[in-house]
Amino acid sequence: MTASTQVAIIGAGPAGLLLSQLLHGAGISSVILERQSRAYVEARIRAGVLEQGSVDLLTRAGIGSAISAHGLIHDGIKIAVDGEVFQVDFRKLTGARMIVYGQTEITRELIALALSRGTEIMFEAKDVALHDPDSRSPSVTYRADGSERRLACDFIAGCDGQHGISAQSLLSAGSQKFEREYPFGWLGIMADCAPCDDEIIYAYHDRGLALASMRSRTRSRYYIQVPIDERIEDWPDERLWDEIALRLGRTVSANLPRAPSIEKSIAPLRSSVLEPIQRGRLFVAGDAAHIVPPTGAKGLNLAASDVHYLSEALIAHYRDARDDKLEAYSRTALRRVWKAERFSWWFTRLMHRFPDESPFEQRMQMAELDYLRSSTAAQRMLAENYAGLPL
Ligand code: FAS
Ligand code: PHB
Repeated sequence: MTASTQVAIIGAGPAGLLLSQLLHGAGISSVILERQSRAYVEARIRAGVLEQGSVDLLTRAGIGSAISAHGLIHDGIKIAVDGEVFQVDFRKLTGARMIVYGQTEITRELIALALSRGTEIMFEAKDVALHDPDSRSPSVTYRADGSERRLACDFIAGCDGQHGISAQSLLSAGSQKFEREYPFGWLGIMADCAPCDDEIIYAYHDRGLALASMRSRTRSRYYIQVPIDERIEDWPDERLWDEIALRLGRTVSANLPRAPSIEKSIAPLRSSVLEPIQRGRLFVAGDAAHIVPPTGAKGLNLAASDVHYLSEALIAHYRDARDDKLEAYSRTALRRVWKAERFSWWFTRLMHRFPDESPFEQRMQMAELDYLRSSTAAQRMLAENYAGLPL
């Protein structure tokens, strides 16, 4: 059975969903093929921090009211170094602000919006495969309800994340992968208790990084750095809460509310970029194209950034019969991606203990943290990168 659409989107994560709704707004049809169930996709817990540029795109897509109603506006972040805390005030330094709002909620709202507008999302689409991406008539096949189906399209948007098939297609066509794996992971906990502070706190500690974040005034999100081979079963809630309190330091954890975990997981940290992120009529966006360590809170925001450039390029093709933006997509999107990769790598290197670091390197970290604490110029660099460079 063959159907057709203008843009076949692989993946119903933030990148695929946001792209479909920005295209919808320009009258461009798309179909989203998602291999997991709707319940699975909507249950995933991931990012929590939005740049203003991402909020603007999500608002244009149609879910701005939910973010305005429930998002938490932050003027900056705090950094604790062995318990001593200082603030980096983005608003004072750059006029920018961050919005704390969960990716889980974004995904749920974009799915509901897409379905209400008649966008077809094929959940549980199995064995999705790309065909003839280098031709003028690409297509995608997949299995649903036990039958093989084909979706003819003008373009394929690969928004299928770090384990998807789009990255494989780029690599098979000769794209290069630039990668760095970090020798540790993040153990995250979500709990229904008030956050310990009204801003996000990054803590540098001898035992490793801790991060205090939140999803609302009644739902907290914490992370601690753990060895890459750490097992979640070795971290009962009480041990984890004690470690979080220890690493955040006495000042911050004096009023550390605790509650049973509603989610607890370990994520590895990696920096990775594919170049280029397009081939023929396949255009790849989000985690399928690049991965950042979550230290700089850039993953979700880079997915939005790619979708900004890709949607603009596709709209120019259909509305103005112009293909210059499509031809330049990879170069344009990756220019911003590489700067966010650099920032995320720099902030990861600064805030974590590396198992193989020399005493000299550890002193360099302490000196850089002390410089950051005392220098407006250093804080401005952090602020403009964390709050998001211009699109
Ligand atoms: P996604 O991975 O979100 O979505 C890809 C979609 O494609 C998925 O629904 C998947 O099921 C589907 N798919 C995959 N293969 C397919 C196939 N063959 N056929 C059809 N569909 C397929 N970022 C932050 O900024 N802060 C954080 O704290 C943070 N925490 C994270 C924790 C974890 C465990 C992970 C994995 C990532 C985290 N990230 C974080 C990064 C994350 O938020 C991503 O940047 C964001 O989900 C990117 O969105 P997408 O590019 O849409 O990819
Ligand atoms: C989160 O709230 O999940 C979060 C916040 C800041 C980060 C990463 C994750 O750098």
